[in-house]
Amino acid sequence: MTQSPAQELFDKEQFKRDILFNIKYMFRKTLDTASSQEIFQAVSRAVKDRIIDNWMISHKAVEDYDSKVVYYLSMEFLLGRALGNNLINLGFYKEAAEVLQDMGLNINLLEDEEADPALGNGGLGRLAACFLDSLATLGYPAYGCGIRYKYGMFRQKIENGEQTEQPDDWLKHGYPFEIKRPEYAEVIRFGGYVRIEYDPKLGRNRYILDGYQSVMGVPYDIPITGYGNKMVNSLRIWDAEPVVNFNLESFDKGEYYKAVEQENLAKTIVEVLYPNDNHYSGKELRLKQQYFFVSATVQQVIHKFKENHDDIRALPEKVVFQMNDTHPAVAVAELMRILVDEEDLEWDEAWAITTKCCAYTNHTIMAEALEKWPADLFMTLLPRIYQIIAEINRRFTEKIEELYPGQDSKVRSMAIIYEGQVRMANLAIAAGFSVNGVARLHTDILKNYQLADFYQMMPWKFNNKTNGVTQRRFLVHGNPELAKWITARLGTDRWITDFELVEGLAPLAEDSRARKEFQKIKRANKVRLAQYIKEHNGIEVDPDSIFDVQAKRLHEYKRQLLNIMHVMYIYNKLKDDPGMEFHPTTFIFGAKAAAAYKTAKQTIHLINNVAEVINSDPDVNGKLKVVFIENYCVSNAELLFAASDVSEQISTASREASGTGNMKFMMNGAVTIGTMDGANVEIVEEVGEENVFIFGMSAQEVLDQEARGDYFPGDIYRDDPDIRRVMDQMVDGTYSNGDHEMFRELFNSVLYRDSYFVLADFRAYENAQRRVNTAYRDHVGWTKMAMLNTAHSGKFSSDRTIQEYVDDIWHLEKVLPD
Ligand code: 26W
Repeated sequence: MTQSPAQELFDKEQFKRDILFNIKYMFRKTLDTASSQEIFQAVSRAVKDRIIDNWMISHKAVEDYDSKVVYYLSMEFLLGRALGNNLINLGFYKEAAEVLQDMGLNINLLEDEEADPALGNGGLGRLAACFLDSLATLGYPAYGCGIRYKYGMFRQKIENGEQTEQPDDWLKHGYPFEIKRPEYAEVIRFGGYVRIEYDPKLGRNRYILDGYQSVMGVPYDIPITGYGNKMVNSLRIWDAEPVVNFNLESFDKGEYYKAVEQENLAKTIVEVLYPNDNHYSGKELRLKQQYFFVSATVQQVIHKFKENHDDIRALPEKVVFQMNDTHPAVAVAELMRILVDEEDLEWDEAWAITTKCCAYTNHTIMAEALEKWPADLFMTLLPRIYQIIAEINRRFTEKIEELYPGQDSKVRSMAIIYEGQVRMANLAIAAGFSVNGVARLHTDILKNYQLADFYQMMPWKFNNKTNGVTQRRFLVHGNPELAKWITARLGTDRWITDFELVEGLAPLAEDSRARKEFQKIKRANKVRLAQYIKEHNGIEVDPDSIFDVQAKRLHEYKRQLLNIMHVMYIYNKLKDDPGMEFHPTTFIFGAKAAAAYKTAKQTIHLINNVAEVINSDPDVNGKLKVVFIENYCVSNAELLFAASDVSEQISTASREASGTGNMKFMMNGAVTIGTMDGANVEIVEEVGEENVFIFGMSAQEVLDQEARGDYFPGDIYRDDPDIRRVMDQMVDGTYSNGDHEMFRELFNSVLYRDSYFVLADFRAYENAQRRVNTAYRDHVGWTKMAMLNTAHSGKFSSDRTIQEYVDDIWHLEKVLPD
């Protein structure tokens, strides 16, 4: 392989000197006396210093070209660790590792010193991070815009089988890759009341906010490096600081309480990420968080735009806001406020601009995820913004009535404010010029069900953008051995930026040497995971057993319960018939449950208790193991994807909008067992149905059965003795030390409701699992399947997804700084 320009530029001696310099001047220490954390900080500083030049060049190039920029507005960015990823994208991971080794340091151990920045919950947040990686790699100017939560996603500890939550103090040692930018601070206002004043010059009323509280939004920038180019974009996350510091003036004016209040507001607003995934909780503080980062961003974008342009009407040529779900949908009203109240535009002009600047992505059809705010709460917290939304709603409703006279149902479903609630999705759709789903099936369901009325009214807004993931993190970093092999076998490393090239691996499935190599890499990754499990769980697992992994947020619709019930079923079968044909299997789970989500927490408890019973039963020892990986997060996810044979994607059909874990497993050569849901549908299309294990109800069947309301899980319980036995074991003490009540709610939720069709799909799932087990015993056949999964995963790079967003929605030009 030839050296990339970046590698030639990388001066090993200088890098080493910089590290030692940093250790000395940051910590007053030497290499021998510094702690691992201090060395990590010193190394990271040296890496960041190597990013700075490109960062400045990129910024200047975007300014010089006066390029259009996408602002990706998201409450969540699940970045994962930055050190290794930056080294890879800069092109000198290997060289840096060698320098460190010379110094007696191990790069992997140093990487483990980095707090995994977890400013997100699950799929939506990780997607945002993959998108930033792809945008920089493709050379498109972009800002990620979000919140600098003091505490990110909680750390999960398992105690006596149950999840406990601990604060994620990711900033404790300082985050070496961020830079504070106080010069870009913005003031954000909450509360108060709107005073109306006639302005003769303007010939209309002015709306002036009085008696408000304010906080200062202070941005921190994190560099997002492109792979193999000089592009560095920024993730801009906002911290809150009080506007008024305690000073005598406040006391004199008798504004003591106001000062204290503003201080408190600033402290609480960015304190913590809401750990809910797909569940809206309606907390006032969350609305404050949303307006806080959106207002700061939109104000700053307008300020910047005005520095170089005189006509605000040209804004849509230079700026596009992508709203990552409805969480930042208040951006629509904030932009209107600035245009009407501060830029003095007429409503229609302002609306024309706003609706050309805002686009919306929907990530879920789960009804309980829909954000609706009580109108009075909204009015009190954001009085002027509420007025603007009310006016948008008045005009929009008028239009609906004009188009559909006498059809009340249309207003009922599409109005933005209805029965005392502000509906954020409706605001985003009414104002956005684009509405996209995240996999083909999901977009179709939006069009035909959830958003059918909107689709009928404005079909041109709707489009699909099937999700993708970055191969830089999930192959190059997470599975370096496989990455090396792919490069060797393709004879080029261009797949790292042109992922469709992995298709060239397909013929190797027929090549026995290539198969052996592939198998060997998977085995080594399984050994690596087995070591991790030994270290963290104290459990010995057999790398020659099937590694069957379900790693994702815990949610009823994702059906971890179906998985563990099947494990209980297999356990019964093995106990009954120890000679049963069965390839030893290790069932591995990783999942966090929202702190207040009882059923989800019970499921975690059940999984851990089942693990305890099975792992200590000598009857099945060597055949069946169950492992729950504590604190599932981006860093241990990389290990799991690389090591798994079977990827569990078993959501109730129609409920998983896309899934992105499914793609990460696939790239790493795991074979999917799954339902025809989300992007699984497209995975099957790419890899062929002979290379996946599909089972269960279709989305259509689920939606139809729900509409009919004639599903009775009790019938299945009554008629299927194996299912009944597994169900009864939840409440007969088998997995609860004799306690019959521990899992009672879980048991009841399945027996009496089973909203997610666990029992309906159980037999089909069990059958698919049997097919998996049989198929695995044919090692050659299995390896072919695994290889074809990697080879046909080309579509699922986020590079492809981003190019589609650029072509159809954002219309950006590449900036390739040099
Ligand atoms: C208001 C509470 C709340 C919080 C998070 C509601 C909704 C969310 C997210 C939309 C949940 C989420 O992460 N959705 C996931 O988005 C992924 C990226 O598009 C998809 O791949 C997953 O299928 C979808 O569940």
